[in-house]
Amino acid sequence: MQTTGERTDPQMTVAQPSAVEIGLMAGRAGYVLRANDRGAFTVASPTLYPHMWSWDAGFVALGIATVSVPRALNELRSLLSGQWATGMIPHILFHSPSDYFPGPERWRTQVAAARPAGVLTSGICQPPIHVIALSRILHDARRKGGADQELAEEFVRETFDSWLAWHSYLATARDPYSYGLVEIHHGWESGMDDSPRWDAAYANVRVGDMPPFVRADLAHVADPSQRPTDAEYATYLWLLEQKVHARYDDAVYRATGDFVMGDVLVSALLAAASDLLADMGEELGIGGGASGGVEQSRAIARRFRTGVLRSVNPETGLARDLDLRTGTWLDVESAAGFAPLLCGGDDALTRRQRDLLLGPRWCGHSRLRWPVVPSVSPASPAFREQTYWRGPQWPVLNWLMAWALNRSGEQEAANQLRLAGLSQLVDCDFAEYYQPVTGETLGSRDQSWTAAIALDFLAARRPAQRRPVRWLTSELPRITPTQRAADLAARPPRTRGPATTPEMPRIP
Ligand code: 9WN
Repeated sequence: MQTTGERTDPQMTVAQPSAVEIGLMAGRAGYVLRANDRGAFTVASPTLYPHMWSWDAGFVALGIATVSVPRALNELRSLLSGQWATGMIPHILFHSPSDYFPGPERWRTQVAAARPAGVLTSGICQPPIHVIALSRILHDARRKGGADQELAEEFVRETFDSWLAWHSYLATARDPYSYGLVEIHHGWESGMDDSPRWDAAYANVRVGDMPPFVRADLAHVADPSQRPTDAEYATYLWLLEQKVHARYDDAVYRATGDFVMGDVLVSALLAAASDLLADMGEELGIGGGASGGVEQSRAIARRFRTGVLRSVNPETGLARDLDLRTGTWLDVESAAGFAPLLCGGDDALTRRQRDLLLGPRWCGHSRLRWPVVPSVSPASPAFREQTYWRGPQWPVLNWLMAWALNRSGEQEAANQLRLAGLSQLVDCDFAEYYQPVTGETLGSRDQSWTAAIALDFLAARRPAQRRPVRWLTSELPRITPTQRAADLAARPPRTRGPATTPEMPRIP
C-alpha cells in the first residue's frame, strides 16, 4: 500500500502523511521494535538478520530513545559488551544460535587474542554511527529532564572511554599512515556490501581454497535478485577467510589481504562522531586536559575531516574512496560521495553538495518514486533499480543526510528529506530498502533500523543549534600512487603490502 506522497512537481514537494497515517506509523514502528526486542538487545530483523548488528544498533537506539531513554541506553550498553580489547566494536554480536550464515563457526574469532569474553562476535566492524546516536539520545533525555537526563549523563560518563577506544582503534589500527581515511578490510565493513564503490577492487580478488558453504539469506527474501550474487558471496567469504588466517591482526591482514580500502563514509562518520564525543566530554567535564579524551577526539575529527575533504573530486563534487593497495581514487556516484556533508568543514562544498543531492542526478531525478536519497545516482551507469546497494533507497541513508543537512543549518533541505522519507514509509512495511522507481519494498520486512528512523523522523525534534565545523589539519601526508608505494616501502615488513601468498597460521 502506497497511499500518499505522489510527486507533483520537480521541486520535490511531497504530500505530508495525514494525522491518521502518522498515528498508525508511530504505533506500528513501536510494535516492530518491541517484537524485535530480545531483552537486552534488538535483532536487526526477525528472520534475515536474527542478531545484533553494530551500526543497526546505533540507529535502533536513537529510535527507541523517542519512547524510552533507559531502553535505548541498554541497547548501546549491550553493544559495548562485544567490544574487543583493541577497541573495535564488531559488526555482529551472536547472542544465540540461528540459521544466519556466516555464523560464529565461520568467523572463528577464537584465533584472535583481542576477542571479548562471554559473547560470540564476528571479526570485522561497521561504520561508527554510535556516538552520533548517543548524542541524540542525550539531547532527548535533557529535553525530558529528571531521571532520563540523569541516566543518560551517567551513561556518557560511564562509557566515554569505551567510545574513545573505538574511535582511537579506527584512527590508529585502521589509519596507520595518517591519511585521514579509515581503512576497511571487507565490503561488509562499509555497511554497503556490494556497492559499485568496491567493484574495481573486488574484480582483482581471486577466491582461493576455503570450506564449502550454503547461503541462508536467499531463503528469507522474495526474489534472489534482491541480494548479492553467489560470486559476490564467495568473495565475501574469501575475505573473511583471509581475516581468520591473519588471526584478525590488522597489520597482518594489511600485508596479506586482498581488500584494503580507504572508506570515505566511515571516515566522515568518524569525524562527526569524534566531534560529538568531544562536545559531550566538554559539557560533562570528562576527558579533560591536553592529553585527555576531548583533545584526542578533536584531533581525530580534524584528521578525518581533512582526509574526507581532500578526497573530493573537484569536477563531480563527490568524495571518493581510495584503493590503498594501489593508491588510486575510486570515482563512483554512490551516496558515500556525500560524506563531506556528514563531517562538514567547507561551507561552499556543503552548499554544492546540498544542491547536488536535491538536484536531478540524485533525489530530484525524474524517475524516482520518492525524492529520497538513492544508494547510487539514477543517472549513473552503475545504477540498478533492484540490486542490493546499487540503486535502491535505504531509509537510514536518507536519515543520515537529513541529519547532516540539519546540522549544517540547511533546515529546509533536511525537512524535504524527512518528509519524503516519512511518505515513503507510510505503508508501514518498514522494509530493509526500497525500489527507487516503483516504491516497492525490498529485502527484509520489519527491519528494526527502518522502524527506528520512522520514530525519529516523527519525533521531529527542533533542529540542533548550528555548529559550524571548520577545523582542519595541514599535516596529512600526500596521497598519490607514487607516494603510497613509498609509504609502503618505508614501513616495517609487518605493515608492508600487498603481499602474495600468506603463510597460513594453524587455526584451532
Ligand atoms: C552483512 C543488517 C546488515 C546491515 C548492512 C547490510 C546487511 C549483512 C548481510 O545487513 O549486511 O553484514 O548479511 O547482508 O548491508 O548494512 O548492517 O541489517
